[in-house]
Amino acid sequence: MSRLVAVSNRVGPIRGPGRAGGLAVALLEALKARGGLWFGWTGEISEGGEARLQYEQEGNITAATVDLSQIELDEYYNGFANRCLWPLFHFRTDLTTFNRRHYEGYRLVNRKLANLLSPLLKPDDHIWVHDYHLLPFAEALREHGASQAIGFFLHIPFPMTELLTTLPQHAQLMRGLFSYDLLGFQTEDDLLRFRDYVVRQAGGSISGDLCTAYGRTLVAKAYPIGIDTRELMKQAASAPVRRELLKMRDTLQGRTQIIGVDRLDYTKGLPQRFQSMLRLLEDYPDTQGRVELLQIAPTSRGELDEYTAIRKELESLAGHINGRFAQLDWTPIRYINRAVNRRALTALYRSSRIGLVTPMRDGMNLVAKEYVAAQDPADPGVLVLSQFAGAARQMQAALLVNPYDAVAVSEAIQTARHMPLEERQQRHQQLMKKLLAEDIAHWRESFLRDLNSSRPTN
Ligand code: GDG
Repeated sequence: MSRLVAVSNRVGPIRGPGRAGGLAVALLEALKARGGLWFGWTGEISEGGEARLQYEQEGNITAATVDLSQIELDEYYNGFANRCLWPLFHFRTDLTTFNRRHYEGYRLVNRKLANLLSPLLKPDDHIWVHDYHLLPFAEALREHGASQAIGFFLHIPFPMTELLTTLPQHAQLMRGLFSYDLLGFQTEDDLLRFRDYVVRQAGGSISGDLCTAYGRTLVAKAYPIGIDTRELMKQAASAPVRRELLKMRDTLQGRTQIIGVDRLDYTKGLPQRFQSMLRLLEDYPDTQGRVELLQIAPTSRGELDEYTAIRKELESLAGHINGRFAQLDWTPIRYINRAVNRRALTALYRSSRIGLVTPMRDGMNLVAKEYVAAQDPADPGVLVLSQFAGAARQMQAALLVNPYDAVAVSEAIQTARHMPLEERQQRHQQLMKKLLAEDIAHWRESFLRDLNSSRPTN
């Protein structure tokens, strides 16, 4: 079997039990199965960003990583990836910064990484590149004569043509994507938007899964990412989680807990979620003293202004709502601006009657899936899910809501609170059927199977 080479902006830990999340574990499994190389940034900054590779070996897996310089970090990562592509691909043109220097830095880092990986490649390697940081990576590798099969998976949404074309360099980036052999998107909607660009903007053509443009043909398909459903179910029913759960139930004293877990990011709809809580408390006074939202939101990308602003906004909104409604022994919103460990998180999912997952736009959203998998099948909680999360496609048995509509979200919370056991069980069973069939192994294997059978066309 060909060796797998995984390329991502950050490289997850390759040894130990791994604090790492689903994606890192999934890639590691694939690398273990066939032997492989994981390549990317160390996550460290060094003077001048020395282009020296650092190696780590565990069994048949090698991690090869490199530092970036401060300027590379500013232009490639903070600049073009996170201040331009991230907001634009989440349909937030209002937050998108177009800066030519950032774009040049982004291309340079992609080239630097390709220069370093190139000599490590074997002729029959299969290369799997991840996410928006690395759109031009295959193009840069091909400049070195690479003829291996190269696949790309986009973890975030793909924007509609009208938005994408606001990016001055859209044509160059899209042409670059055609150096891949296989493109994977989270949902059919993302795929449709990509195909729309190919036809209307690039003058290309579509035939089945094949897209042709810029003189090259590739396969483009949707591969909705999943979670390790069985592992999470096992963990949720384990003795340590049950112990945590008992403690949590004690402190809840019969109140209904709603759980939210999100990186602190403006795409996750956190201020709107707090506003929906405000609506709930105002419109249904019986919720006062009885319902609380526990929001876990660890800081992410804290050095960017947009992220500092959202943090301030949330703090002030939580302060306002709590100041107005809190009682001596009850606070409507418990907001924790830190990460909690995996076991506590699983116990929190299971102790919460409602999972509130209301991003304004999200590639998939794994929290929605984790919440459902962690429930007690005999007495499951209810998922309230944004229709704008990629996960909504597979999770039609959740209560789907429009996160822009605070009244609708508060009504859905009320519906979830009063949902009879039988209906909760039915919805949970339907959701679990999908989560078991379309888990992380299914995602990984489907993508790799297609990559194996893809052939460079020229
Ligand atoms: C991107 C796309 C797509 C969060 N807080 C804590 C914690 N987490 C874990 C969750 C979950 C993961 O982080 C977050 O994944 P999401 O999918 O919800 O969101 P993004 O980080 O934005 O991920 C997204 C994903 O890539 C995969 O393709 O679904 O659409 O935006 O696993 O559990 N974990 C722990 N403590 C926390 O406080 N332990």
